Amino acid sequence: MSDVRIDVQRDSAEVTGALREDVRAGLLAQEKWLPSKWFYDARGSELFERITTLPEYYPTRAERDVLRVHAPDIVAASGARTVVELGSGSGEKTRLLLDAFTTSGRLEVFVPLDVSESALAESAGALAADYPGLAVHGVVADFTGALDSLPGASPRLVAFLGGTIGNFLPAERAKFLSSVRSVLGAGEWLLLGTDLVKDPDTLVRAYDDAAGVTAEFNRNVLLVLNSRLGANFDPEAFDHVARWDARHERIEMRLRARHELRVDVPGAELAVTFVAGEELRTEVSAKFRPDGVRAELADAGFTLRHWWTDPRHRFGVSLAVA
Ligand code: AVJ
Repeated sequence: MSDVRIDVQRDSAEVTGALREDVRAGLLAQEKWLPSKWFYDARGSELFERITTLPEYYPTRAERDVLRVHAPDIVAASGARTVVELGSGSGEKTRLLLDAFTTSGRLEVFVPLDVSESALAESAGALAADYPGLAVHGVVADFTGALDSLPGASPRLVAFLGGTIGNFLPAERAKFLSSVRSVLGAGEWLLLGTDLVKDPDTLVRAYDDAAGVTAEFNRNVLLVLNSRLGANFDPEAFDHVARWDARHERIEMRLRARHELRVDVPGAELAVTFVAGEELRTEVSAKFRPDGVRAELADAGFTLRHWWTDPRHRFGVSLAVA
């Protein structure tokens, strides 16, 4: 018998309520924007999985290279009995960690925490089946707000991989890291993946692939608004834009209206207009420098114990202690 359970901290009505508030704030703003977490319904999660296999999208492979080499170091340094993975997605890199923890560690519980109930249900069941003896306690939750308490025996290791921390703005990042620190006790661990600053060409191509998968992923947020809020966006009326913002050292994804248009969003009691060429910002993906990561961790009360990168220094993984 595999030991798996899933807690839903937020039901579908609450998710729609949160989306409604985000849509009102973002689409009524002078410069329109939406939080990137709304990409990830079932289709968005699938599209993201396809992105991770694209030749241009290096972060997943670069991070995997780091984890493949250093997973045993992570196990040895942390001695974790619980691994909590924020935004766990499909879980291939999760398996690299779990393989190392189950061969040499004393891991008892794996806690995948994700906004996407479909992605979570699928991966939790598969992981529980493949790691007998490991309890899998999935949590459907939005970790972009404050984290509540986390389950599991100490010491726990919170893994936040893939570079998703780059989706927060700097002030949100500081709040988020402090909130992770506050749910951990002294001696517990944070494993953090950060994509690194590199030449703009490589960065832009990673977010504007030749096959157009990222463009589909970007437009998917409009379909989420259509299905959850009864909006009538025509995704084909928007061009995909990926741009390097050198001042903030971040990639921005935007959707640019091809012509003037009007959209009704009844579920948010909203009608919005776009002028031709107007852009809706759908994602920021900040890129980091090693010193910046260390400083942000320290500001949140973490001490960096290990810093690893792939051989080409494209992606960094930090192991920090609370
Ligand atoms: C999953 C948030 C790490 O920012 O690179 C991929 C999402 N967006 N292509 C990223 C994403 C466009 C991705 N993260």
